[in-house]
Amino acid sequence: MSRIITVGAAQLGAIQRAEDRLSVVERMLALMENAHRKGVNLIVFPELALTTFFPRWYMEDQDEVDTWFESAMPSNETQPLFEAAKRHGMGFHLGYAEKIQENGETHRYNTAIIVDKAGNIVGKYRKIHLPGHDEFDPKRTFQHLEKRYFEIGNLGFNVWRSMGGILGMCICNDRRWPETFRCLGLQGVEMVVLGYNTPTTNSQSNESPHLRWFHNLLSMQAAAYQNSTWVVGVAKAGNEDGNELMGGTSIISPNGEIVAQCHTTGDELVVADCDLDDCNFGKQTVFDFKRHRRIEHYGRITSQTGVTLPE
Ligand code: CDT
Repeated sequence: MSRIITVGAAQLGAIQRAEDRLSVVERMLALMENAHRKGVNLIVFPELALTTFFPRWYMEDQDEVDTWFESAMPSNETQPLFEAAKRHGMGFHLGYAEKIQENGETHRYNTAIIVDKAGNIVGKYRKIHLPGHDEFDPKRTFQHLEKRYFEIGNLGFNVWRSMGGILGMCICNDRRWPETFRCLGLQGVEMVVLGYNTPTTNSQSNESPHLRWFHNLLSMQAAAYQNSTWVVGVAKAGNEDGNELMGGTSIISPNGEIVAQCHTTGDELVVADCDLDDCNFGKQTVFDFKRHRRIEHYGRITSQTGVTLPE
């Protein structure tokens, strides 16, 4: 038996601050065309895929901040992606900045969706592990103001039955946290799709680009193995107005091995046939959670945030 999703990991190269959504969507449509020719069923785009990575810019004017957000999905600019999904019979994953009215209040989230082959939004996730800071930090070589512009996601870690499997989502910094993937693993996830915008350098240290690349892959490969799930991690890469973002877009098997990887920092598509039944062995043996998890010893994980040192 096999249950194959042909996945296209659609890395986007740099998006400059002045580049508008129409031009980005054109680039994404070209990647979808290419993916269709390669038989892709599900194409995965990065975090905040429609614009430059705006949290690097300090802004005080909320009207200016709001220019980076979508208040409808689909919007006029993104409608062609939904039409291409229907035309090609191809699902897609998209990250964007979401502005929404709920109970008479405005909320802003770093959001991702899964859209099915019929062009319907079947899943939504709002980023929970927001990195960075909320005020201008003069000590940093560049800013990372996600905590200023977004609220912590309020939808939790969920999975959805779609494309013949059990799909989950997280966003960028979430991938560094094993709790993210274990919450998805406990719901039987078979493929986690995620996008990232990760600077090549650390704004607070001289950490090497090599080490940052390693941490990116280490997190995703370990998560794939430890939860016996496919992981598709897709970068927005390249030089955005003088700020370097790493590439390294990868499709990772439930054994934790990379089966396809981008090698540029531009718009690039890599494709892999991902058999969801490859998840079964790990889930039934070493990571059979029901048999082997010892929750009576895991209390600290949900009752404590900071470290408690011994006396
Ligand atoms: N977008 C995002 O979450 N970026 C962060 C940068 C933090 S640097 C450790 C990331 O985890 O890649």
